[in-house]
Amino acid sequence: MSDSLLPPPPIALTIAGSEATGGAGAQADLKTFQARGVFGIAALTCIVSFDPKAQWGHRFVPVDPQVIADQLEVEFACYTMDAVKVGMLGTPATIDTVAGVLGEQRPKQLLLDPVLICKGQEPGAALDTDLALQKQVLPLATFVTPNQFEAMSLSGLAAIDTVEQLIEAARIIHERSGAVVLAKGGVRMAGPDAIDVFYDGQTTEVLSEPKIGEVAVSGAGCSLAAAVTAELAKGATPLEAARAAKTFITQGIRARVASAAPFDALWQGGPA
Ligand code: PXL
Repeated sequence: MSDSLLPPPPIALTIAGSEATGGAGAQADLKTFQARGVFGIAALTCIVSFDPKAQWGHRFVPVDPQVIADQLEVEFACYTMDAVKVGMLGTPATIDTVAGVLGEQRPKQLLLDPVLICKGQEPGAALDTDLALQKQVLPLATFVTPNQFEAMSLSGLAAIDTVEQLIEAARIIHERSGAVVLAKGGVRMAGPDAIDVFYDGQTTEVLSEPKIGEVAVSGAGCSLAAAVTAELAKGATPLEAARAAKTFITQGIRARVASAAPFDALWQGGPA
């Protein structure tokens, strides 16, 4: 019960890893939800700590599957989710647990940010994780936000270096999954603009903003996907959500926070 005269906020859940420095992962998702006026909840799947003594490589510790199940149990017991985002899961055992719960709960809006590999993981383990994610979580997703590398893996295209190839990848991923696709070229595609491609089976829209520097900013991909999730939770259409998210992260990259790591961090709280 609330004493407020204001309507209750939409509620969004992120199922994601902790990235200790607050640039990416669940921290970025929660900050984005808050900035977009959505009540944010997180179930942590793993803890990532970059290693400043070893070229900032990823140290990765999975959360025990039972602890992930416990978090999801209480979260779904407390709230009806307006939207759910899935970020880094990290291991096949985690994917089993999360896919099991999502298969039962069947959230109406389920955005999958298919974080496939994290440096510091065994390549073999990463391949298992990749296949499990495609087999068990992708079929449940209503919206998917692969980056350039993940779009190659999900579409089977050998290279994605041009906008045309990114559009082709988005179409293939939609055909395979049925989900709305926002393929994130971001700063990685050559050229003066940061380009993302939206495809929902009918509409193809190239979202483009002039690049702000050439170096990737930590949290850009997570925050873009989290902003889409927040807008979907508020009732936006997928295309409206993608457009609003692109504007939001462009602003967040402009307002980025300098870090001693080789990458700055997006700031969700800059002036709108
Ligand atoms: O940006 C991908 C990502 C997602 N989630 C977590 C991460 C990272 C990258 O470092 O650590 C937890």
